[in-house]
Amino acid sequence: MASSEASSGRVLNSVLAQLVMSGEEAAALIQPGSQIGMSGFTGSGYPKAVPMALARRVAEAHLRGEKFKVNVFTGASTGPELDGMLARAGAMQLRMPYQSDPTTRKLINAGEMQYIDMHLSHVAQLVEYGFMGKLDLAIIEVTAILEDGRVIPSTSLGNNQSWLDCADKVILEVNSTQPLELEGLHDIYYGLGLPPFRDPIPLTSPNQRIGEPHLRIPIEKVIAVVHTDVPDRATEFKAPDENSKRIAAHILDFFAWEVKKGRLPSSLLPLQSGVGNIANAVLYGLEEGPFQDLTAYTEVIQDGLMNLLHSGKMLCASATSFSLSREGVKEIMPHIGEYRDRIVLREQEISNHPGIIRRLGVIAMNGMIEADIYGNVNSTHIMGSSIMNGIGGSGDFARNGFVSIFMAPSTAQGGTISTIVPMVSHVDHTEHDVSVVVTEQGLADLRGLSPTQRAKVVIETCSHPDYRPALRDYFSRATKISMGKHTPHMLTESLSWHSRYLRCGQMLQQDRD
Ligand code: 0RQ
Repeated sequence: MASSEASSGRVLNSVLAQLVMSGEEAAALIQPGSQIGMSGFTGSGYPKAVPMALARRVAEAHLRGEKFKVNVFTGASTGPELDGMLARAGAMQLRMPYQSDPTTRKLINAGEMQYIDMHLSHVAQLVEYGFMGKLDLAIIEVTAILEDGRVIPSTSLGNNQSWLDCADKVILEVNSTQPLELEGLHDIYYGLGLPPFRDPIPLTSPNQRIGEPHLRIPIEKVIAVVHTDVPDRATEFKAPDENSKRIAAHILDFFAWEVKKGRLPSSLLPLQSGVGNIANAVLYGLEEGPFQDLTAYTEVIQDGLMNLLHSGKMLCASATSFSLSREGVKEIMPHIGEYRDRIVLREQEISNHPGIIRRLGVIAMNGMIEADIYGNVNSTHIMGSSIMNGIGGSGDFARNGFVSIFMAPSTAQGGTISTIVPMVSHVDHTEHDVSVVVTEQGLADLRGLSPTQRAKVVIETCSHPDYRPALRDYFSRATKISMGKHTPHMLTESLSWHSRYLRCGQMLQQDRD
């Protein structure tokens, strides 16, 4: 069945039905240099037909020697039809705020595309406050348009309502592969005004609803409605490997210890879990573990979380997006309506809101590239200068969570690199935001420890035995040589710069005296 036939029953509003056109026709309405807010978060709910058509249009323009680039803002990562195709066409001047696409990554690291990597809770307000200039267009995937013009959102909410509110024009993509059962799962909060008129957000438990299930579409802004039947990118998960299982086991032991000590209830506190195989392994570990009546206040609902909901171990989950495997989509999506009372999808401004995360006491669990012996964490950059994905929501949750856990295998790239290092090559999460570092070797609880105490625990507990002697050696020499003994380091070059600066300062002072 053609996509237009499949989804024609999904555009019930008579005004918007008049605006139905092909992806090519809609892409022809986009001006070079436009700033576009698109839907999409962790490969879910992103537009497909219009970005693909836009990529083709840009490629043709480039062949004719014409300049054609646009700035693309989303919720988080999208899929090959958006990031992949636009990147390959050389269509993006600027990308914000998160990506995980290989071609996009390559262009960013080659210096051929600008990329703003930022906390996901900050994105909507950056645009709403006017800091990014004008938003020309919003391209939003939706599940269906109701008679009165209200819209059933798709598999992610991200920044959709903010893009709809801020953009001059709107293109809606109606995706017939998204189940109509999604209606009622979303909760869009319309009470967040602009400073200084912001009121407290009345959210005190993960599955509370404080808004409306539909997006409000400014009908007068809509310039096109496009049908698509291209499904979301499915997220492929490998079966948890030995390292992931060990990391998960350390975290479960830690939870059990915290419950025993009376610092966590037996139902724990709302969980946030980053994306990836280790995060999924932890969720699978919780399935086997003793904890009951779990809740989640997180960004992404992946297979492991759905299993917990299905088995009843987890009561409810709040997020901004689904990110399911192909099997997950096949098994769960047709019946997603059954979870309407237990799953809430919110905009990322709310799912990642620092105040709510602090209020609920969320347990934050995120992957990392490397941690240093003092507990600073690098989540984004390989060797300090090449971006991997982005900080995503890890900072929103890490700084504000009840405890903040960072996890990775102790070595990367086939054991050739230690992920525990003397000093991280790029800092995303400072030592002040990191409570726990865990590798397959063990779990370092850094709460209440000074830097030198932290260094000993991180080296002895988390580092791989192959790298432990070198780390011990660094710490011991730094402790002797370092000018300051609070956070000992051997900053040869930086220190000489600082020494010169210090000498200059002393000379200037003497001159003045
Ligand atoms: O490289 O792909 O060539 O094999 O980095 O590493 O081990 O597969 O780890 O998939 O769990 O991702 C931090 C990137 C971890 C992720 C990061 C190489 C490694 C491999 C990937 P290959 P793994 P994961 C919620 C929260 C930031 C965003 C976030 C991430 C590749 O967790 O993007 O937390 N986090 N969001 O070999 C050199 C090192 C390395 C290294 C790993 N030290 N040196 N290479 N690699 N460590 C979600 C959202 O916000 C949307």
